[in-house]
Amino acid sequence: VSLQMMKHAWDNYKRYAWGLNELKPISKQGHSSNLFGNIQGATIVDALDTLYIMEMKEEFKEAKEWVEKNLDFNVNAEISVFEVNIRFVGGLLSAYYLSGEEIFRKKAVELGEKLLPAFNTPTGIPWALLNIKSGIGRNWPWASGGSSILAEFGTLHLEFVHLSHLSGNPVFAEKVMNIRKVLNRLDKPEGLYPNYLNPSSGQWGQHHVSIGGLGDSFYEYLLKAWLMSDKTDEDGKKMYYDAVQAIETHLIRKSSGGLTYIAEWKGGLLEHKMGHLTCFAGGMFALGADGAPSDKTGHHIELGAEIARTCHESYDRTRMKLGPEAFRFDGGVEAIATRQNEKYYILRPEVIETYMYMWRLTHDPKYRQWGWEAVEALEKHCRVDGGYSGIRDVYNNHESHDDVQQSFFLSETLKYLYLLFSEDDLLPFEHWVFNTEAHPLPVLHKDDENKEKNQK
Ligand code: DMJ
Repeated sequence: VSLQMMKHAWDNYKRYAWGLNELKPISKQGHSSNLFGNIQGATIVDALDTLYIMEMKEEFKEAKEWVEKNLDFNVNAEISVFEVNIRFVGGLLSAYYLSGEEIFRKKAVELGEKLLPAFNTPTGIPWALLNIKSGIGRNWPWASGGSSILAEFGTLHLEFVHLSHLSGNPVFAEKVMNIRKVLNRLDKPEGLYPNYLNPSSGQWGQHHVSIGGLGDSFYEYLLKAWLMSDKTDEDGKKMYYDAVQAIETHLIRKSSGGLTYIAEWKGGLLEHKMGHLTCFAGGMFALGADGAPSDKTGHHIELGAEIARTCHESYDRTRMKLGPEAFRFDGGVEAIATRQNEKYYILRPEVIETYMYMWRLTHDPKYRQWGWEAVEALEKHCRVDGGYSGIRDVYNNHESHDDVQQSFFLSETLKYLYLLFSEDDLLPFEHWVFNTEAHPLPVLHKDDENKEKNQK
């Protein structure tokens, strides 16, 4: 089914928005988000590996040809360093590792080089935004006193390690190792990492902590850096398990109805709200269970299972059986969005991602059932003639479509669904780590390095 869904999403993108960043499935035209500046083709690059994995050979070939002829980084564009890294660099790297086609390696390294000026700050903590022509960077004007964002500068590590690996140029890995160093030098309030860090002073901004937006994938990348290094990156490992400990103590709570959730921390006060984005953490806890210190393996799996259940409830308690952007545990409600501007669903993957990890790691059939419920809901409410669209209010009787087919729907949501219903030996976890946009990157095995050294 996810293959049919991919075909529908891809064919319509091709028909109405080919070469542009995303598709507007209702108005049947291109959609451009300023996150990518005027770099084009986000959907193509984001979808490459999904096409490959699903064996959509014709489509993969067309996509590759587009990359060869049209993917151009010599543009005057201000881009989000994080978004371009996870979608474009990540997408190109995966396409290279899966297909072995040199063009993808070349483009990934070329783009990585364009991103390097973002690190030209007094601390080496990169800017959020970068003009890739002039090399001038800046931060989001709304971010606490000129700060960079934890989830943005903390989500470059996997891709940059691979860029060094593939180019032979150590500069990429040095840049992200320096981010680690800066973080390790800083005092952390209650052992937690605030979402904001000033790249000039090297000091934290506001003490807001989140495992959802602004924080999320930083934690994910600590764990995955360790896994991707064939468990040699001890620093990443320690930072991850220490952080999870602090998160458990200060952010994880249980509702009176028995649902475990991860709250947001604002200078010591809890906001009892959990974002859809935060739901990825179920999969992360389960993935990290194996390495958990002092007999905590079972506990981390259990934590993953509880977050999966809570996030499933957030879907189940809506009319459309698709989860809202954020749901609350206060004012007498549990796992329900209470504010109108938190009731939307934009084809996000995190809940399905967690089902996929939980399925692989426990083989409890309920995760496939829950994934199937999501497929039915997507088909019923998000599928339109011209592709798939997000929904403005998942509690409503009638769909009001937002008219955007997000590129992560093709790279993540559909890929994770496909993996949820595939055998475990398709992209096995021993050999592959998924970046935060679901682009698989190979584990850099110790043995391979030794072999390479011996050959030299
Ligand atoms: C994606 O770009 C990535 O999953 C990112 O980590 C968070 N936001 C979207 C999906 O929701």
